[in-house]
Amino acid sequence: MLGLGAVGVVFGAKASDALARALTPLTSGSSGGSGILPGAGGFRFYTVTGEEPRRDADDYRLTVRGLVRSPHTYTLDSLRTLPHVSFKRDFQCVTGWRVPDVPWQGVRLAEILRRAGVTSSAKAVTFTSFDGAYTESLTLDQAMRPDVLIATAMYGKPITTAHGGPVRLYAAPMYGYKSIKWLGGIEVRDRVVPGYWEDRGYDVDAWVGRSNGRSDKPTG
Ligand SMILES: Nc1nc2c(c(=O)[nH]1)N[C@H]1C(S)=C(S)[C@@H](COP(=O)(O)O)O[C@H]1N2
Ligand SMILES: [Mo]
Repeated sequence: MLGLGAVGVVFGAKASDALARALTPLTSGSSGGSGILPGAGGFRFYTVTGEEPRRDADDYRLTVRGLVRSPHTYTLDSLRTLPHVSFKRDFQCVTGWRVPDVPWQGVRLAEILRRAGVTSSAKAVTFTSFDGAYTESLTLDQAMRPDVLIATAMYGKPITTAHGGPVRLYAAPMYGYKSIKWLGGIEVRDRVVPGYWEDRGYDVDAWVGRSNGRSDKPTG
């Protein structure tokens, strides 16, 4: 178990996170566009609802259901008792901005699915946000990758509300729109269901450099 509350290292790029957030207007209904002030470290803070939904650590719940033998609801504390992994990977938005070498920490989605006991008819995993609007999905093969995290920390600190905390998805090899913020629900399904931006034209397969007509060089 990792003591996420007791972290000594503050990365320089993130020290001004709260300030940057205070200065950054929320952007509504767009994953890109101009006039968005950069967040700390080069991030833009996105929310399709125009709001930053907030869940305190005590109120947070993550439900796992669908084609599993053991549906489960995690609290933040119970999530934190699961094995965590850490790695540094880029965060790349399909609109062109990239933040290099972000330190991520979390529970592998594969670990959560293993504990849930995925049934033989399972083909995909869909995600809902407690913002009430955003959705995403992965194929089961993608979901089982070791670099797809139920992320609980970035830059050695609990994920901020602006970044989708307390828990967001981080799908390392894919464009940022796969990394759903304010993660509330995981459902194992028999098919992929296109997500919020995918209903609006983005590729359902979101591999960095191979999707959406872009040629970004994947890193890491
Ligand atoms: N719930 C939710 N998740 C979301 C989005 C959003 O608007 N709402 N935007 C997506 C897009 S397009 C990107 S690039 C990243 C941005 O993450 P950030 O706001 O932490 O920079 O979140 C993704 N996940
Ligand atoms: Mo994005």
